[in-house]
Amino acid sequence: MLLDGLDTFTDRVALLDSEGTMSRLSLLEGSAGLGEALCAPNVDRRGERIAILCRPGREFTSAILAVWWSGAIAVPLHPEHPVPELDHVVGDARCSVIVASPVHAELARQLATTHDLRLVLTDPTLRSEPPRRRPEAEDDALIVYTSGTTGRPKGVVHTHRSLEAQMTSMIEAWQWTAEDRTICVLPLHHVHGLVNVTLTALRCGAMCESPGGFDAVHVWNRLASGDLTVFMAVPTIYARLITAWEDAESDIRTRWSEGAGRLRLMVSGSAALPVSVLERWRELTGQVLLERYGMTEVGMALSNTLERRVPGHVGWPMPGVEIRLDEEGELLVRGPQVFDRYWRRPSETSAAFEDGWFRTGDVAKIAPNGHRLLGRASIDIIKTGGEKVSALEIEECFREHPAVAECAVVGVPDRTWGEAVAMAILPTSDADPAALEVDELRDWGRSRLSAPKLPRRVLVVEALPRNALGKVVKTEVAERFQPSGDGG
Ligand code: MCA
Ligand code: AMP
Repeated sequence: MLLDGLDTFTDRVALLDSEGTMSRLSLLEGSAGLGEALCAPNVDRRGERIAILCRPGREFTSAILAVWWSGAIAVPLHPEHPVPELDHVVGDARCSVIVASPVHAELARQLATTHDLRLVLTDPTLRSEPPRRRPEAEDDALIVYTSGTTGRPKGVVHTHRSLEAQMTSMIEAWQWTAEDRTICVLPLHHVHGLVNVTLTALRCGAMCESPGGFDAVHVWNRLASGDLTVFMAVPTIYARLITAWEDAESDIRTRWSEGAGRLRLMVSGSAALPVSVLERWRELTGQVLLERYGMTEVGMALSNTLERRVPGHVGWPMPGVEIRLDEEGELLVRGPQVFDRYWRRPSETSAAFEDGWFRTGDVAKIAPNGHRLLGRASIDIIKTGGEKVSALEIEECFREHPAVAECAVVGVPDRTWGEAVAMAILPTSDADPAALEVDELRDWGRSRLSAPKLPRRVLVVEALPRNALGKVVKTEVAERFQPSGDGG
């Protein structure tokens, strides 16, 4: 398991961030030191939930390992999320401790006060021998929050065993080795950036760079540097890299294209990869993106293989994964990678399984060249920029807006974002038209909802289409939004 293998390759570089490189040995001792601080003075933290509000790189990675050394369950937070969303996660998970980077101390203090948490700051001077007692494979390791069709986001609980199964499956399928070097430009409160990139690199002794977020020019320069072997991202990131390439001078384009062509593997996932993006990326870099399909609850389920990559298809089951699918219909998944339960939601957990198979809610089809995904069963789940958001949660928020009498949120196709959040609004009789401008609404929503949930397109209507039962007909709402090339 990850913790047991950390004392291998100790002299190798584990990560690179704005402070420079850090060896596996320093990470091992630093995280063990922080783990001790989490338990001081002699508190048994096993099974407690510890929120993580840390900068990507050494601070985040040390923090999650420290939580695991202490036997607790990690609850990663996104430092840029508005306070109401952080409050929901910390409160729902019933965290007892928050570990934070010094730069996020103020926000962490605010959360600690509201939720009565102990606050521990990361500290580069902490060092310790790793403890002999390790968590058991069946112990809960991680809670990641995900949007659904009911209520607020819910916590997906992974055990050390399910995380281990996910990592070893990816190592086998995509032939990760200690020689690999990757860069994480994705957020760390999702499985993609956290497990697929950061933890899997650590698990096999590879190196992971953390620039702290996505910047297209920086990523191109790193891809072109010759320092990297593996790159993983969501389709929106590839689309934005293509735009940056098109905006660049010709000598820079040549350097970027040649450098990027030398990586051994580039993977796309978290949302459908448009064939046009795959083709353009191949023209620019010579790389054929390997598309795979996954989900917070199950890790990686289907993937094209290193040898066989079929545009518009998501391949075959990953090592260890079993799927159930009749020709065309809802995809069901089973295997050791699958999550244990939704945190404190037993009825939603049992509803999500059928005879031990997890119901993904995705509609798939068996095709001669691997599987194809046809979309989601629920129209109320939107994927924008690789982020899953609930239309219902956005509607609930905007119903509080003084100019909104009623609203209906749908996802509409968008070249850059995959889907853009679009909202039809029936205004109140005295609504100020200026308050209904998209930028105004986004600004109003910013303190309540995270960035992906803010509407990109708005349409003021005189009535919402409803069926005989009075229910809003979302397909008709979506049709009212004219196609647009780009949501910005
Ligand atoms: C940012 N904005 C967005 C999104 N992100 N709008 C719609 N959808 C989004 N996802 C807004 C910003 O608030 C800003 O608005 C404007 O877009 C441009 O912001 P910018 O700074 O350029 O964007 P960014 O912050 O760089 O973010 C773009 C991103 C990011 C890098 C594509 O959204 C991202 O990291 N997405 C990946 C999420 C992810 O990891 N998903 C995996 C979950 P304004 O100008 O008004 O301020 S799925 C998963 O884990 C499963 C297991 C799987 O299969 O992988
Ligand atoms: P999340 O719940 O945020 O982990 O997102 C998982 C969802 O993203 C899946 O249920 C799919 O709907 C979608 N998804 C992930 N990978 C792909 C892919 N390659 N193609 C289409 N949809 C995908």
